[in-house]
Amino acid sequence: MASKLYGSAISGNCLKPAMLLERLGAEWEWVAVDILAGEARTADFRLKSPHGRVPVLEPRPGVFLPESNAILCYLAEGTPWLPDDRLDRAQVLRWMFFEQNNHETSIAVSRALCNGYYDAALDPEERQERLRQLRGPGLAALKTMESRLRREDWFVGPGETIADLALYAYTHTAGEGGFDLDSFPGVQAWLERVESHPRHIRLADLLRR
Ligand SMILES: N[C@@H](CCC(=O)N[C@@H](CS)C(=O)NCC(=O)O)C(=O)O
Repeated sequence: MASKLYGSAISGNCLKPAMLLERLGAEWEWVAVDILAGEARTADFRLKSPHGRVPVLEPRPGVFLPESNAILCYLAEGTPWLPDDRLDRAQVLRWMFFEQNNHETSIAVSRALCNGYYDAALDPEERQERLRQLRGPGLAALKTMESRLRREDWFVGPGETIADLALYAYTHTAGEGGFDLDSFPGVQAWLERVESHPRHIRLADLLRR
């Protein structure tokens, strides 16, 4: 039976598992959740995702797994997308923790603020102030990525792993949050490498599913 992926087509976190499911050639069903209308926060949806967020994977009827990077680990198990070697595996996780702690919290939040996703009620000055505060951490995260990608094609080992998918999700929309990638040529070349996968899927493709 095909897995179900509950998610939103404006969310990079939801793009992560969709990218991997496509790359694995898996059968899966997309269930659109209107997060701007609060559909992830209802009591009913919290039975699937107690924290009231997407994505959520339903790999078997009635079994639910939230958290994008946990979903990536689950789907990638036993495939080259998550190496067997203990140290390589830990390196994959290290970049995925970096993504959640240092990257998503600045790059994705800046995009959400610029696009008015969650804080339409914020007055413009408050919004600008929050964007100013996020600028330094966002640039620091991009510099950290650049230092790796100037030397290597991928974050771990010789090929693409779920660490790349996790970091791609919001890096490719960094411009929407005011981060210009022109001064990060290593990051730009890596984005193109990720996008050159023959089964690459984009946020816009999720709208059409
Ligand atoms: N750490 C979580 C973050 C999930 C998250 O923040 N999801 C957002 C969309 S990107 C959401 O569901 N927002 C709906 C809401 O806040 O009501 C993950 O990686 O899955």
